[in-house]
Amino acid sequence: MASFPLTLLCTPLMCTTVEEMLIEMKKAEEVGGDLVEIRLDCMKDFNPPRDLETLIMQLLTDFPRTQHSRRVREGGQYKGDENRRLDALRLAVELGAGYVDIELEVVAHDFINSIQGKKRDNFKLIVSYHNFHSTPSPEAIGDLVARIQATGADIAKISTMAQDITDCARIFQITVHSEIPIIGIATGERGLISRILSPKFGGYLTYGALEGGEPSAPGQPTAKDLLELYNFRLIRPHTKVYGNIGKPVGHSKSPLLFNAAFKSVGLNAVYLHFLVDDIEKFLKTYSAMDFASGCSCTMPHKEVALKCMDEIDPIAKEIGAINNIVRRPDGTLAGFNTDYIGAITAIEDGLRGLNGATPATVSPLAGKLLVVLGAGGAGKSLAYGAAQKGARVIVANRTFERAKELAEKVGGKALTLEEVQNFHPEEGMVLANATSVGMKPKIEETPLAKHALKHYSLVFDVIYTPKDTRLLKEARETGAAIVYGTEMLIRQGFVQYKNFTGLPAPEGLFRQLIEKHA
Ligand SMILES: *[C@@H]1O[C@H](CO)[C@@H](O)[C@H](O)[C@H]1NC(C)=O
Ligand SMILES: *[C@@H]1O[C@H](CO)[C@@H](O)[C@H](O)[C@H]1NC(C)=O
Ligand SMILES: *[C@H]1O[C@H](CO)[C@@H](O)[C@H](O)[C@H]1NC(C)=O
Repeated sequence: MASFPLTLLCTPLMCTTVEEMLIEMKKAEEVGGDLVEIRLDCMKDFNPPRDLETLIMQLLTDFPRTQHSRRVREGGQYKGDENRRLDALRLAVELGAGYVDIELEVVAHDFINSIQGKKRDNFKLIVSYHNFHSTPSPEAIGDLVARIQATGADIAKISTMAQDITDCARIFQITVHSEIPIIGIATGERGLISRILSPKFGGYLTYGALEGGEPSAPGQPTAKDLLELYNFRLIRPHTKVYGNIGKPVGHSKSPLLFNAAFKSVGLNAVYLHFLVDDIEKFLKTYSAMDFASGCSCTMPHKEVALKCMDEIDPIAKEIGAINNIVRRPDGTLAGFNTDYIGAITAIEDGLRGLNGATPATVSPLAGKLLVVLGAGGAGKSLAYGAAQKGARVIVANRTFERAKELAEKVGGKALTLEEVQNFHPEEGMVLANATSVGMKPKIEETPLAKHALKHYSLVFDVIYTPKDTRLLKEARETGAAIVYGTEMLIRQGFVQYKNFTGLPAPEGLFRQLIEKHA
């Protein structure tokens, strides 16, 4: 691999006036970017001699500089005469722009000949290829880069559309193997990792939008997120890549927690959102040891993921779902379910708080009667986890058959939701609610009437939006101890972190961040 300087962070500016451009340039600099890309095609009433001079003179004091104008059929917004466009770019070169980005199709040769002798010392010509529909084959991309190189370009830019997250692998491959500096980007939501991981593969630059500004291409992160959320400046060729596999997955707070945690202990790793359509294809494509070194796994892949594992934790296998994948040193994949550990330890600690100090070796759940509402994924995790700790488990579900099936598997008993309302064989039971009743937006509903709650000493709710559900409020009013769904979320994260890194999770930091960003 050729070694280039660290990957630059470039903010595209799509303003319509020079005044706005100048304001945004300042903002881009404040955020911490290295250079700006001035999209001349977006400017209204653009007067090249006057406007370029203002923009470039301003930039000379701050940044390296880029001029960028695109032809309309290539997706840019310029609709004018081609000669006038090239004249403007040529003028930008003469005035001292740091870079000009011109499309491969735009007879780059002619343009290059016309600027001979006019370039300043540090000027770099970017010749770019854009594909707004797909990512070509590795061979086709290789040919494109060779053609770009043949024009005499200083930097090649390949921007394609990711239809699947595995398309990014082709971008990584060409970025690593290119003989000239390269900007490799797969656009679209599924291409996000190609933008963030540019430094890992030696990309020349990546794009980060201004916050609140319009991204210049789909899937573009903000410069602020690149720097603060993904620790962009710390990403190196050997950085290990972790992430959360899901669809959708963009809402997940895991990158926030994990990246902050990695940084806090100086671990050379980054945690991303993996928007995955086909998990098997994903895991096969990114099978290099330092890529997808460990993954969290969320909806809708928790069950299918089982099929891709070389080894599965026995309880996870019984639950039929994994949410934590670890790549072992020999390259094999092991699957775990940390959801149930998160929930069970949260309930155990809640009970310890009630009972006072009990020996740490004995689970306070042992011998307890635990009622699980719901027989879906979360219900299963709770039922198996509690049974393993020696609890007597009752499963209740609207569809009685589902409850029965699960109850039998954990050696427990099944009830209908109606039966639970009047179920109190003893006092001091534990209630764990894992039904979907009362989830946003139906926050006023509750799975169990308030009068029934007085027989429980502890009530746990799986959901965390809202944090304080009607069930938990009413449980508190009847005097029960309560455990929030956020506890399970945080604690399952602790276990994932430990499994990924072999280190103890920075629990205080996780809690602080969840609190701050809830
Ligand atoms: C009952 O089980 C089904 C299937 O697991 C689940 O979709 C449903 O939400 C459950 N209903 C209740 C009320 O728990
Ligand atoms: C992952 O977590 C589970 C649950 O705590 C544990 O049993 C397993 O050993 C861990 N795996 C690794 C690789 O650390
Ligand atoms: C449990 O019941 C509460 C009602 O307060 C509801 O908000 C929640 O969505 C239910 N389900 C889960 C998984 O917690």
